[in-house]
Amino acid sequence: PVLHVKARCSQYPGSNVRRCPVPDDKVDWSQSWPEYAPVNHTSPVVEKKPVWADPDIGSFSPKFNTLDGNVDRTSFERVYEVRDGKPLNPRGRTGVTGRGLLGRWGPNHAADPIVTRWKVDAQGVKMHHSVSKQPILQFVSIMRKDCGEWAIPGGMVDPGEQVSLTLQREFSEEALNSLSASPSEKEEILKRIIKLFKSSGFQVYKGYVDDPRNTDNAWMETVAVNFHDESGNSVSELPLQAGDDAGQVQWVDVDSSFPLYASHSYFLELVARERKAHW
Ligand code: RP5
Ligand code: MG
Ligand code: MG
Repeated sequence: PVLHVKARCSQYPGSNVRRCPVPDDKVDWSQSWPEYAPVNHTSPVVEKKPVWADPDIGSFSPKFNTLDGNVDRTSFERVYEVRDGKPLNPRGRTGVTGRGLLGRWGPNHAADPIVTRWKVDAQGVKMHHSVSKQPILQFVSIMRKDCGEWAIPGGMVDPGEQVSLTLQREFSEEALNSLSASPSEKEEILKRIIKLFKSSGFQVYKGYVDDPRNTDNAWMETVAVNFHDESGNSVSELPLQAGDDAGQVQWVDVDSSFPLYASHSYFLELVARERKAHW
């Protein structure tokens, strides 16, 4: 279901690197392709060894397909192959080797909080779509600063961090701007967020993300969870404010025609189906 299309976009994000074009029938590693000439690219940001990034292979030997200290190097997909000391993208070729913008060799784990409510009119009555006749969901969407695309306010799981905490933290940072809040505001945000995320939420997806930053040796994986405000009086009352890597934030109608970052549109399709909403 989650295809491997954006991971083959011709221009690698944040660079002028062009991926070696990979035709559909050559994506799978099992297809022999001796002429394959991927471009090696690891962003200078990653090479500077920030805390969130691994060192280069050779100078250290990560334990792949297992928990490596606090870093989870297991894949939700399957046991991935390690060739010449480097992990291979389980969804196949991308036209780029190295890590690009991603810090970890192999899977880079993220979490995506999908916060939803029903769209209502001025009287508070649920609105239905004129064509599908189904009620319309809205979700909290952020505009990513890195590419200008609308997205779920997700982020990376810190080493040793529980996914449930990542979901809360990233939503607070990107959609509520908790990083710039005063200590008292921070406390208020935390109180509300704990209440909202207390309900365990509906796990929408767990696995590979078709992210434009993916390479042959580094890729995104996520756990996407839906927190739904059925009555419209919990999350809906939170004052949205973009923060951290989000440039804008707003409630957006869940609709198949709205383009979203990476595989986020697919995650919303699953939410719409589960909640019997318009898609
Ligand atoms: C996507 O990148 C995930 O689905 C998640 O939304 C996001 C995490 O990366 P950053 O937002 O931290 O860049 O693949
Ligand atoms: Mg973030
Ligand atoms: Mg983010």
